[in-house]
Amino acid sequence: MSDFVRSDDIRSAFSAAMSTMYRAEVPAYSNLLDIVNGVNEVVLSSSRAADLRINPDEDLQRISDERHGAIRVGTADELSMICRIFAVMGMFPVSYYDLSTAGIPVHATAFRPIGHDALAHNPFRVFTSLLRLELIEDDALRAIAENTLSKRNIFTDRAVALTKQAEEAGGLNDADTADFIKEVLETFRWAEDAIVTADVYQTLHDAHRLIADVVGFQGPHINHLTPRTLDIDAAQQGMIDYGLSTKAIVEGPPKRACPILLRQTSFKALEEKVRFVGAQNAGNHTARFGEIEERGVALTPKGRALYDRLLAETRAKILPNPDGSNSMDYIAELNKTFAAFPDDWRDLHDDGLAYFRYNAVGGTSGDLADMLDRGTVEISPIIYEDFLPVSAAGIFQSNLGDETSKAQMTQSSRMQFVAALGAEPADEFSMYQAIQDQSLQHALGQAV
Ligand code: OOG
Ligand code: NI
Repeated sequence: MSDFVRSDDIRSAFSAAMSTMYRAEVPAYSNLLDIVNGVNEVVLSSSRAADLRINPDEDLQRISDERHGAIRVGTADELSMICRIFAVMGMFPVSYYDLSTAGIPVHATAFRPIGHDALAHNPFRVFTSLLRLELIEDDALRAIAENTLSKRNIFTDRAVALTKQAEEAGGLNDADTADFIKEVLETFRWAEDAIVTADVYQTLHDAHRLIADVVGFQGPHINHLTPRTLDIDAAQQGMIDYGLSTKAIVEGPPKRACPILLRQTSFKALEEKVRFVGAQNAGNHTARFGEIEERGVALTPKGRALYDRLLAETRAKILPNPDGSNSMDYIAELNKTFAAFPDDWRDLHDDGLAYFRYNAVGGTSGDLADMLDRGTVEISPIIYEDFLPVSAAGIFQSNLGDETSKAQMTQSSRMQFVAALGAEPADEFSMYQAIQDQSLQHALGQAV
C-alpha cells in the first residue's frame, strides 16, 4: 500500500500543526521555544555535546522538534477513541501513572512512538489523563459532572470517520492525512465557551481545580507543549531573564555530568477569559502553562529503584517550599544524596543502572568489556522517553499513608484504566531493553 502516508510522517505533521496552533494560542510558548533553541545551539557547539554522547543518527535532528504535550479527558469513551486516533499516528500507550497518590484525581498513560526508528523519526508524545469521577465525594456533584460529560462530543464526525477508514484500509493517503490532521487538531483547540454555568464551574473547582478544567469545557484543550532542552539550568535562567514566572526548583534528579531520566520546570498557567453558560460577563480559568524538560538516559529497574530511593531520602530531609524560600538548601541536599548515583557513562553501563546503544567503530571480536575498553565499541545513552509518575509530593504522601490499602487501590484503578483504554499499556523497561539488545546484536555483528 505505497500510497499510504507512513504513520511516522502523520505524527510529525500533527506535532508541527499542534505547535503552530499552540504558538498562536499561547504567545509565551513561542518565547519558550526561542529560549530553548538558543540554549541548545550553545550546547551543541560546545564540548558538552560530546560529553553527552548524543547519538548523531538519533538525536541531533530531533532535539528541536516538539517533545510532549498533555491533555485530560473525562470518560472511558473519550479515552478509547483518543487511543485509536493516536494509533493512526504510530503512538501507543506506554506505562500507567496513578496520580491519585499525589492527591490528583486522575490516572494516565503516555501515547508515544515505540521502537528505535519511530522514536528517531519523531518522538512526539502526549501524556493523557483520565478524570476519576468516582473520587468526587459529593453524589450530586458527581451526577452533574457525569451528565455534563455524557452530553459532550470532543471529536468531529470527520475525525472519527477517517480514523475508522485508516483502521479498515490500513492507512490514509495524502489528502485524507491532511484532512485527518486538521480534524483531529480541533479536539485539542482551546475554546472560550464553557459548557457549564459559573456556579457549577465554581462547585467543580472547589472539589478540585482539575475537575473544573476537564468537565467545564467542550474539549480536552492541550494544556502544555514541552520542548526538550540540553541544559535546563541555562534555559530556566533564560526564562527568568525573559520575565516568565517559573517554578522555584527544577523537578527530578540534580544537575549531573551524565543526565539521567528527566528534569522539568514550568512557567505558571495563564489566566484566560472564558464565557460561562448564561453569564453576562467574562469569567476566568487557568489551565495552560509552559514547560521545558531535559532528558537523560533511561534507567533499568535497578537504576530506577536507586533513583526513587535517593529522591525519597532527600525529601524525607527537606521538602522544597513552593515560594522558593529554601531552594538552595533543597538543591544542596539533592546533590549530596545523589552523590551515591554513579555519574560516569561507563559506570552506569557496567553497574547495570542505565540502558545504552552500542556502536561498533572498529572491527574486532572478543569480550564486550574489552571492546569497550579498547574503544572499538562505543556506548551512547538511550534517552528516557517516559514520565516520572509520582511527583515529589506523591512520594512524600505515600510515605505517610497506608501502603497496603494504597497498593490495592492502585491495582483496581489500573484495571479500570485498562478497560477504559481498551488496551494494555506497554511496559517501558522492556522496550528500552529491546532497543539495547537489538543494538548490541547489530554492533557485534559488525564487530566480528
Ligand atoms: C499532565 C502532567 C504530566 C509531565 O510533564 O509530567 C506532564 C497534566 O498536567 O495534564 O505533562
Ligand atoms: Ni508535561
